[in-house]
Amino acid sequence: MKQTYAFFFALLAVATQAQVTHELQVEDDEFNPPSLTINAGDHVHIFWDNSVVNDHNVTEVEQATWNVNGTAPLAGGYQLGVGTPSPGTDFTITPLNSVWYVCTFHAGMGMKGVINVMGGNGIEEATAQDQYLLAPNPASDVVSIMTPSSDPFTVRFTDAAGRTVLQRALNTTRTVDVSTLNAGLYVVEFRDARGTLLARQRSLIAH
Ligand SMILES: [Cu+2]
Repeated sequence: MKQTYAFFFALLAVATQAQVTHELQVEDDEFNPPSLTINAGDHVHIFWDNSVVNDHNVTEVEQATWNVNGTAPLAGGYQLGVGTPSPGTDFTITPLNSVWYVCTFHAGMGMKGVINVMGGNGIEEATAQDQYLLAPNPASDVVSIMTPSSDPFTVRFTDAAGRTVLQRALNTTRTVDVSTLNAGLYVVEFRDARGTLLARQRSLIAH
């Protein structure tokens, strides 16, 4: 009996120590952070920012759907906050496998994100949201991408209407000419050679 209790408390200790709650904020019209890496068993607290005006939801989709900004829900997947923009709405989930999700209202403009689960079924790569940074920001002529990675990647600028206005495959170069872009705020996505999203940043262009 004593051994049973000891075993139980040992398990509890491990579980308690291991579980972390990550914050995922729903904003107008993006998820922050768009890429989150957690361990299997960690919790993700999804909450609507107080400034949210538009309707948003968190809808799990297949990765292939996600890649093309589709909205078809994954059968049995998460469907959170559909049509309920009220501030203070929140959910806590404990995903055991990676979750590719979109806001079905704004997927077309790139309102989507991914929760990468390490130690779940299948091996997930750690993402590098913080390892692709833009400078200067705001920029007028040339944007430099600061990354410790030497791997080739593509960079894509999307305007507020969801149009891709600039896309470049970068090998050794780490700069992009943005002098022809209109002034404004752009979503900048970085993808590896396989098309996997590495990071998403915002770039303000001012001339
Ligand atoms: Cu939305």
